[in-house]
Amino acid sequence: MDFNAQFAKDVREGLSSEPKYLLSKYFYDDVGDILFQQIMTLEEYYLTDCELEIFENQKDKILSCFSNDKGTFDLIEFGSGDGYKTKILLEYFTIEKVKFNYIPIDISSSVLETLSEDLKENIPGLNILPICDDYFHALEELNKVDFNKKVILFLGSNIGNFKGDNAIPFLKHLHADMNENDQLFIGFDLKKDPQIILNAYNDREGITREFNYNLLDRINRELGGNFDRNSFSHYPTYNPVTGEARSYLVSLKAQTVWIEVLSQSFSFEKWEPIFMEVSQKYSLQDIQHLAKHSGFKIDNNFFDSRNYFTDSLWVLK
Ligand code: AVI
Repeated sequence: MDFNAQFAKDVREGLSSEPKYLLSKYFYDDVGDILFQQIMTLEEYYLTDCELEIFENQKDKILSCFSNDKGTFDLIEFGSGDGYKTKILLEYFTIEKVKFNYIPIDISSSVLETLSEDLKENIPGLNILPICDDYFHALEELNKVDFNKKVILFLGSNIGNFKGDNAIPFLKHLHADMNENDQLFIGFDLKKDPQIILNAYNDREGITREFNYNLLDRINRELGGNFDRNSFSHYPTYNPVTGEARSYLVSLKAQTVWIEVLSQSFSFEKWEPIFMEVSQKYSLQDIQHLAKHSGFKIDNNFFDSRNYFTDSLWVLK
């Protein structure tokens, strides 16, 4: 079996811990990518619409912040996916004849190929230079050969998927790879009516449940596991005090799961949870705290009309 050794190691670690967990970065295989695209179109999953609205309504102001010195800049996107939202900015910047390069960075080459083909066809004249690599390695390599001002996009509240205080080391690392005039444009889902947040992770069609189950299926497919997804129920929570939306898969019975690649079995007690994902929600003070403790200052916050979401423009302190 052709398997990813890091995936196997992380699964072993997560299922041997107390409490058990799996890493949500492994949600995104080919099936997971499609499920996430579906999530982004769900009525309950307001995040995508909020960011679309910010881009649609404030693209001129966003542009004037990005191209403040009028030189060529690099628009570098971490985890571009299908570029659905970014396209609004790319189209507008191209129409306005702005001098910029679009550099999407993603670990998945198929995602980048689809995106590049789509953009070449739909936005003629766009300079697109995709890089298939992990974010920091790509940024470090880019820094050796490219001296344009960088604007880094980290959209969709992807930062919220870092557990606990892990967001700060990530942002500090990013800070270390940025130069004086560079900017970070980073999306945060804001604290709001807890029910609205909970519904976003508990959609009526069950796509989010499927998204979680897919990780069990992936372990079966890639690591020779024998998870029976029907023996687990999907349990999303939201804690308005901490701002954490968390999802769990809870074992409906005492059971043992065998994972061939690990030559190991893992026992579950009845009602034992596997912690699957955190999606952190933020107050403006929380965002201020993150910026401050990672060496940034906030230059501008762009909000949607309901104040559900903000795209925050950060510069080095
Ligand atoms: C990618 N990330 C920001 C999404 C989120 O909202 O945490 C992933 C997701 N999980 C369930 N629905 C969407």
